[in-house]
Amino acid sequence: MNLAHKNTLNWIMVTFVLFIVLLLAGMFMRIIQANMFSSAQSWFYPMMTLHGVGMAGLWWVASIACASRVLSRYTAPSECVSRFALYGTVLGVLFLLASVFLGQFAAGWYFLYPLPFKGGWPTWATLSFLLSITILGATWLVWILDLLRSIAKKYTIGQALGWHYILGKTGPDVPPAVLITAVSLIAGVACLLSGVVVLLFFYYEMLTGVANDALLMKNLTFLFGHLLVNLSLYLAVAAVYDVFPSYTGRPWPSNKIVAISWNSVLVIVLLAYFHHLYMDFVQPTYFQYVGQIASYMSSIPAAVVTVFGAIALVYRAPVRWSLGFTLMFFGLMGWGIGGIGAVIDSTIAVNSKLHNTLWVPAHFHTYMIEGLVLMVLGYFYHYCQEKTKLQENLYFQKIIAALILVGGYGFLLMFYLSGAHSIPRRFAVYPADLSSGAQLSGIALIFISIFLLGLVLYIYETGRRWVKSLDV
Ligand code: HEM
Ligand SMILES: [Cu+2]
Repeated sequence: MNLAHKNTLNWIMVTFVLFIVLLLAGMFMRIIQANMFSSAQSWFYPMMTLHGVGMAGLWWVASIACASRVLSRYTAPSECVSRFALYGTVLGVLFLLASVFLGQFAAGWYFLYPLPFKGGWPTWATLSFLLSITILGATWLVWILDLLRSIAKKYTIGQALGWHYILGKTGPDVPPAVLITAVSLIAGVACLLSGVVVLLFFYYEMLTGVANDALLMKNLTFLFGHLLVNLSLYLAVAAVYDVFPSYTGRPWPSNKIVAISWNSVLVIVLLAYFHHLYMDFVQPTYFQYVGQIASYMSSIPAAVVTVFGAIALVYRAPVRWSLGFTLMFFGLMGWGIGGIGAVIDSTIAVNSKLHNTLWVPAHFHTYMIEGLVLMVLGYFYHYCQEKTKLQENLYFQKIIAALILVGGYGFLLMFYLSGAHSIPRRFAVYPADLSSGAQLSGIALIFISIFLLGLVLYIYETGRRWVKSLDV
């Protein structure tokens, strides 16, 4: 077995294991919120932190793993670096587990300054958490720099970003997957560097006791967090662009529109993060407007170019709706649907009502669970199926996709309904006035179970191919 194949199989296995564990942490939170396990209440916030950081990190690495496998069709990323990234990720996760399970660290997934210093958990737990994020960030920086190196070896920066298409030239051919990956990884460097700077400020305060500027910390934190999540989606979209034509029999090449949209994404995604600071009255007002405009604009390349491009590609094409293709197709749609929820929330006038309600987890879980997760799971199935060519039972596979969609959207609907009823996010237990929050949590549990069943069947279906491809 060659190293590239081995690496991909490892990433797939890590993704399956961590997804189940983190999903159970999510389910645990809904159980507490439904008042079904009150004695475990004190674990709500540590679990929220583990679940949030874990999921954000997991789907980020999973999407890089997909993009790097796709990239290796055109360039030569180092498989040793991919292996290194796997070890670094596992080490970082161990530090995270220690801080959460042994130290009950519970500052939430973006550990907003100064909460990590004020939460009442031991200092070593904060340190272990910060070390975890440092190890993960440094490892991933090396990984994405290597992927960029592989692109730079074959293309000039102008070619990789498709500038020749914008100038009206047709060659050289740059596959959209390379273009989108290049855009995402360049922004990814900014993302990880802002993460590194935040961490340095945290360490500095730990060592010297000198307080940091809270507004600066929040800006840096959200530049990092906003980019991490958005870029994960873009990297998965790159993989989808690459495999769709093999199912629909129609090409999906780069052209002027694709190049213009993804180049504008590069600028827009860096500016849209301001939508995380609408409630910060000390933030310069000008930035708030930039945040709203950039948030609106960031939906154009996503919705108009990619989603409609995908629908046009599929429309009346003789598509075989296997598990891989079905999940990737619905993944793109879920990205668009979650995007609508996000654009609504990024409208300042609306945000002043929905801020910190469950509307926020509602929209980001939509493009994560029914967007990113589906695209990655679809790609992983596609990858294992390509290697093994096992017979596909399309009827069984449709049931799996249906369980995942019904369970997932049902779970999300409870978040949206709660948000629309002003149920706050991040409440372990809802006060009596907000008892509908607890009821909706209870209903969500039924849907989570349906999703989990679909996921287990998916893992069975893909896992069989995974095992068989060990001999390839
Ligand atoms: C079926 C699977 C999932 C379940 C049951 C679940 C459940 C939950 C729940 C109950 C919360 C707390 C909401 C609140 O009251 O504020 C939460 C928060 C969160 N979840 Fe999930 N989730 C799932 C999948 C995901 C995925 C795939 C991601 C991917 C990135 C994700 C990322 C997050 C993040 C970032 C938070 C916020 C944590 C914080 O506020 O610090 N979740 N999830
Ligand atoms: Cu954002």
